[in-house]
Amino acid sequence: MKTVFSPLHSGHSSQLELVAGAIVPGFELPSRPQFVAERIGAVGLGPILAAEEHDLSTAAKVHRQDYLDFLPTVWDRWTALGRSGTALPFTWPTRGLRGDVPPDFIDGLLGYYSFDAGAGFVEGSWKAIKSSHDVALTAAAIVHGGDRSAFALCRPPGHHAGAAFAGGYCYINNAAVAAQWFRDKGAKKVSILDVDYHHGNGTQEIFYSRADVQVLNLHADPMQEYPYFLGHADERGSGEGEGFNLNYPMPFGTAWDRWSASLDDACDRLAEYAPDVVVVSLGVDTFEKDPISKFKLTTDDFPKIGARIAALGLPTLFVMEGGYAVEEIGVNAVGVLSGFENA
Ligand code: Q9C
Ligand code: ZN
Repeated sequence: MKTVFSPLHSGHSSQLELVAGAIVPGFELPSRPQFVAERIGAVGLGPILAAEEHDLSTAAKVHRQDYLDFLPTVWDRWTALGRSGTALPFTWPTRGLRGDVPPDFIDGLLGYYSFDAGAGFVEGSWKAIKSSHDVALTAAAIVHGGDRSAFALCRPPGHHAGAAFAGGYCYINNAAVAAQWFRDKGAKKVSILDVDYHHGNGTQEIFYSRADVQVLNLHADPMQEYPYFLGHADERGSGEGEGFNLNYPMPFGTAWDRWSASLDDACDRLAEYAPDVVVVSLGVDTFEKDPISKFKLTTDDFPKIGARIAALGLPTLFVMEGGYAVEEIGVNAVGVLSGFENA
């Protein structure tokens, strides 16, 4: 399996995060994909290729144009005020406030274009965000070109980013852009299978009223876990998209037996849908030692995920999402990919 990766991710670093009442260094570290890349080399998964630049025309079909126009401007607006550090929002247009009028001032705009304070900007953030998008589309083109699978080693991740908002370490929804790209290249139907610990709220929102992209999400129950306000089992799509969004919320402490039953059901539903291509939002924060998560998957479980997905017998693009047990991310993420390859 070929991997696509870009060194430009590394400029997106030193973001601060608010956790349990303390400002701490973020969990979404630049070392994350480095551990994955090292493991790819160690097990000989395949070559690691550079990303090719892609314009944002496909992204503009899943994100709002004003949001895409805003992202590259954040750091300049921030530093123009003499500021440094991490650009973060702290005011959001929730119920009772107006979500239809973007303010002029950067602090207001950051809130307008986000749903939490989990996606900060530093100097290298935009270049990293764009490179992550390019990684996803370069890997998608490898699958479109005839490879059975490819791995987009994206950083930053994407599945919390919606049509017009960032959040949860995510800015551009790489998996959604890739799915849209496959559609534009002739795929009639695409399935997105999201196995990250957190609900992929952005992906769900983007495709919620569409029947041409099926979205299946396995995640911690939003009654207990971030992102809290989406991901319930009764969210099944709307209008033409009704029945094409499927959520599998699971409680804290979920281990392989229960998790894999959800995966089996999701894969059965995916097979019934019979897409031309599968996009896997590959988070490995389901791992028992993940520092921000509460599922109990073990290192031995990850290859079984890959094998189950391989049994679908469909062209498959893997897109890196979360996973914060930094040293084990490589073994676990590459475990999924090797499990797919060896199935
Ligand atoms: N700082 C992904 O796995 N957690 N995003 C907030 C308080 C946010 C996870 C906890 C977790 C986002 C791609
Ligand atoms: Zn996650």
